[in-house]
Amino acid sequence: MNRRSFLALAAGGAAAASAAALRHGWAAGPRGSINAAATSLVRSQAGLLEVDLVAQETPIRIPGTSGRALTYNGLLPGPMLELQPGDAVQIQLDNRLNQPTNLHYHGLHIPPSGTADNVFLRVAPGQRQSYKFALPDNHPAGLFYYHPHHHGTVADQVFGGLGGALLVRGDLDRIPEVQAAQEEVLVLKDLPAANERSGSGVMLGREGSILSVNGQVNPELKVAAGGLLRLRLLNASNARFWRLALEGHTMHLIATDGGSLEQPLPLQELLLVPGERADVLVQMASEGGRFRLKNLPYRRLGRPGMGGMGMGMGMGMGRAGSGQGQADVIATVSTNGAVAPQPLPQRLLAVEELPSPPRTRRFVMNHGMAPGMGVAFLINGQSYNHARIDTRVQLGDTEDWELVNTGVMDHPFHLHVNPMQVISRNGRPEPYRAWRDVVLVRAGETVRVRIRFSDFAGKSVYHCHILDHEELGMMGNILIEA
Ligand SMILES: [Cu+2]
Repeated sequence: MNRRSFLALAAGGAAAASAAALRHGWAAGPRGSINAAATSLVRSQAGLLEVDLVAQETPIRIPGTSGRALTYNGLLPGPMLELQPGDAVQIQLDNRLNQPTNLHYHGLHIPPSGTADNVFLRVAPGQRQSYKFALPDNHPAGLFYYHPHHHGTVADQVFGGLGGALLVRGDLDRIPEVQAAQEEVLVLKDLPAANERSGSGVMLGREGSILSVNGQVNPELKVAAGGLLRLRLLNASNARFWRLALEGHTMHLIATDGGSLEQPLPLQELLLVPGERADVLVQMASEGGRFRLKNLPYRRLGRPGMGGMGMGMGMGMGRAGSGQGQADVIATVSTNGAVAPQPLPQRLLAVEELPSPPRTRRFVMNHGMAPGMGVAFLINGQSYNHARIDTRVQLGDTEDWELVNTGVMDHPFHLHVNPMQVISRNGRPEPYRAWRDVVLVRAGETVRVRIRFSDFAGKSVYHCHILDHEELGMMGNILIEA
């Protein structure tokens, strides 16, 4: 059994067989089984990860969709990149889209400037951009995410299909019980159905009704009965929240966006907001069987018990995200053979406790009217202005940020370059320490996070990761001053 199998659906036709793809030996796999699939994995070799990413519209073979999507190298999701701390990274982005694009290395702790995680780069149609950076020697292990981040086109491009997983190996992978598990990376991506108008629903955030897992609809994943399954989940959606449950099984959360927890946390269901990742272990029932991985309904607009929606803004929101209807089956886990029951790890890795800082800032998220824009999504009453510095922080400082959602929609708050720890939600202390780069702030909620601005000075951004909201103004510039 291929422990590190990973599938990306290869698009048909010659477009998929780009020179870059051939050089790295990617191939289309048989569809239907995650495990049997060909890999589209690109690993660093001798300390260097080198890959070409061609962004373009290509055919895809996902049933129910229009049959076309925006892809990297003809693949949806894009190739999975695997790195070791200390590696040099050289990525050549070739923009064959009809609009500007760029790359964001979501969750990586690397400089926000130059040709690293610089979201202010603009790669025009027909242009190429080379990204070069080094992953720090002490970079935590985890599942990260690359996707476009050109303000003005990011939501369309992510909704259209662009994005891929980026794995950093390290300590977490070497914990014996974790190492013994069968590892599967699942990239969760919704796509518009063939008859779906992809332009509607921007105010709430566009969702597609075709739910794909590694570019497949309801794929099957085979694992030994009694065995330990490590699911590494990435929400690569523009706006959809994925609320996951595996029939008959408890999930044990071992890592969040920024890496390991201190000990496994049992969960009956897992909520994954856009841009968020989670790493869970599942002890497969020793009697074996077939088990549905379900996506349960979630309501992003308003909360039960919070009264009416009270939008009253003529925003035409007839739906409330994936809140209606039944659970969807997004994959099937079936057993194949059996092994002696594998244990869960008791301890994972230490998670540093940050000292309580003297400084607290407040970020209020809501929608409202913005001059010249009409309805906009705002942070502290302002919509995004690329030329304005909204927040200045000192390199090396630790700060608390109070994220306040005074609106009626949930907003997942994302900060680039430096991870955050949730301290409390509505004043209730967070029960465990974890590093995150996306923090859900529900309608009406106040979440306190703690951040240390380490290692890298420069200008970067924070924003709502419902990317339609980011485009409509819910973003700010941060300058980290040395
Ligand atoms: Cu939002």
